[in-house]
Amino acid sequence: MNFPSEPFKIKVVEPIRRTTREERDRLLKAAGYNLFRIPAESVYVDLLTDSGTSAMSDHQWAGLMLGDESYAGSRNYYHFEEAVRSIFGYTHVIPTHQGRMAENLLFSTVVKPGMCVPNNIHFDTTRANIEHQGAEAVNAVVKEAYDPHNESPFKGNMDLVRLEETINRVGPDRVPLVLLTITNNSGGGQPVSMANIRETRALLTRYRIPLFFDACRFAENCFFIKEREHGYKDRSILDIAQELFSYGDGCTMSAKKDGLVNIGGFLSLNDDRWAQDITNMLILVEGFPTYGGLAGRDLEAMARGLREVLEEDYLAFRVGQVRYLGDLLDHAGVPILKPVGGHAVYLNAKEFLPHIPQDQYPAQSLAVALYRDYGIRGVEIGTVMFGKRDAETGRTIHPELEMVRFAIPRRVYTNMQIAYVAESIIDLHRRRDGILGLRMVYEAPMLRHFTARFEELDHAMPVRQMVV
Ligand code: P61
Repeated sequence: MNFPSEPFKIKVVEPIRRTTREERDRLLKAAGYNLFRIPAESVYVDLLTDSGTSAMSDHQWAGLMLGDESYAGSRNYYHFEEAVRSIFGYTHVIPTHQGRMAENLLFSTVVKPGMCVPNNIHFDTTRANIEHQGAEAVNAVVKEAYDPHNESPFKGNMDLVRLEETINRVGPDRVPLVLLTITNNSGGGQPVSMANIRETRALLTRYRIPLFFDACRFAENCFFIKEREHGYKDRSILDIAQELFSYGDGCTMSAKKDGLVNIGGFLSLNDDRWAQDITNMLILVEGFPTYGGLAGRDLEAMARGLREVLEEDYLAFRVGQVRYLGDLLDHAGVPILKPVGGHAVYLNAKEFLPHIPQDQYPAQSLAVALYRDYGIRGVEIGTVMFGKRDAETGRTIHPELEMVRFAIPRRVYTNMQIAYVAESIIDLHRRRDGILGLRMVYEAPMLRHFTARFEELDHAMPVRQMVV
C-alpha cells in the first residue's frame, strides 16, 4: 500500500476538541440524528464534505492581504479572469459566491419548462436547480457506475446510447445543453475519460447541443486521465485541462473544491447572448460582474488556488491520500465503492448493514453510528439524499446506491488522522450487527437531507410497518 507523503509542512494549527460518546449521543438526539445539525466543534475528524473545507496555502493567505475592495474593476478580478481563461479557455468569466449560484444563473437563463438536461449524474443542487425551472434532469451515466464492484477506470463516463435516446425522446430542441460532471460526485467521485468527452462532443455537435462541464473537481479528473488514459502520461495537468475544456462550450464551477478556497465559484462560457442575459441576472441577484458576490480578496485566493491545484505533487498526494483510506478499508474486508474516487471514499451501506432494509435508511444509520462511537462525520448519499416519493402510492423510490461518503478536505488532515478513520470504520464493521435502523419523522419538500429529522428504532421493524 502506498503511504502518500505530504508535499507541505504545517505552519498554523487549529486545535480540535475531543468529545465523549455520551456527549455525542446527546447531540445526536438533539439533532434528530441528522449530522448536518451537529455543531462542527463536536466532531473530531470531519469528512462531511470536501467543499469549502480546504486549507489555503501561505501564498493564498498572502493574496488575501492584496484584496482590492473596489466596487467595480478590482484588480483581483483581472487576476482571477486571467487564471480562469488560461485553464478553461472560455470567453466570458462570471464570478459567483459558490457553485449553485452559477447553476442557478445558467439554468434560469437557458432552461424552460418542459425541457430536459442530461448529465452523467446530476449532483443534488444541479438537479434541484433544473427541476426548479420545471425541466427534467436525466442521468445518463454508463451502467458500470451503479456496480460498486466494477473496477473500470472511468466509471463517470456518459453512456452515449442513453444520451442519444434521451435526445431523441424529448427532441433536440428541448435539450438546451448537456452537462458532464467531472469527477462524477454522486457516482463516487469517478472520472470521465478524454475519449468519452470527445465522443460526447461529437454526438452533441450533430444535434447542435452545447456541452457544459460541472467542473468542481476538474484537476482530480485530469490527474486520473494522466494516470489511466493512453497518451496522457507525459502531458502536464494544465495541458490536459486545456484540451478537456476545449471540447465544451462552458462550465459551472464550485471553487470550494478544486479552487482550493473556502468560498467562491464561477460560470464561464463562450456564447455572448447567454453571457449577457446571465450577467444581467447576476447584477440583479448576486453583485456587480467584477465581484459576483465575493470580496476582492476571495477572488485573489481563488486565482491562486486554481493555479496551485494543477501542481502534480499536490494532486499525487491528494488522490493518494483518498486512495490510502480506501485501500486500508478494502484490505480489511470493509465494503467500499471501487475503484476509489478522487475526493472521497464511499462505504457500500447495503453490504455493510445487510440486516437494515433500505426503508430504514442503512447509510444514514451507519453515518450516525460512526459519529456516535468515534466522533467521525461522513454524509449519507442514498435514500435520504436521493429517495423520491412515488406520487401515486406515497412509497419511497430508492436510489440504486446506498452509501456513506467520507470526503477528505484538501490539505487538512494528516495521514495519521486518516489511519484513525480507517481503524474506526474497521472496528465498527466488526460490530455491525448491533447497528439499528432509523425512521424519518420530518422532511422538507426539497433537498430534504439538510433538515430531515429521524428517530432511532430500538429493534428491527418489519418494513411494511414503517411510516416514512
Ligand atoms: C459536496 F450535501 N458539492 O460534494 P456549491 N456540483 C457538484 C458538487 O459536488 C457541488 C455543487 C455542484 C458538495 C457540497 C454540498 O446537498 C449538498 O459550491 C458536482 O456547494 O454550491 C457541491 O456547489 C454545488 C453538499 C452541496 C451537500 C449540497 O459536499
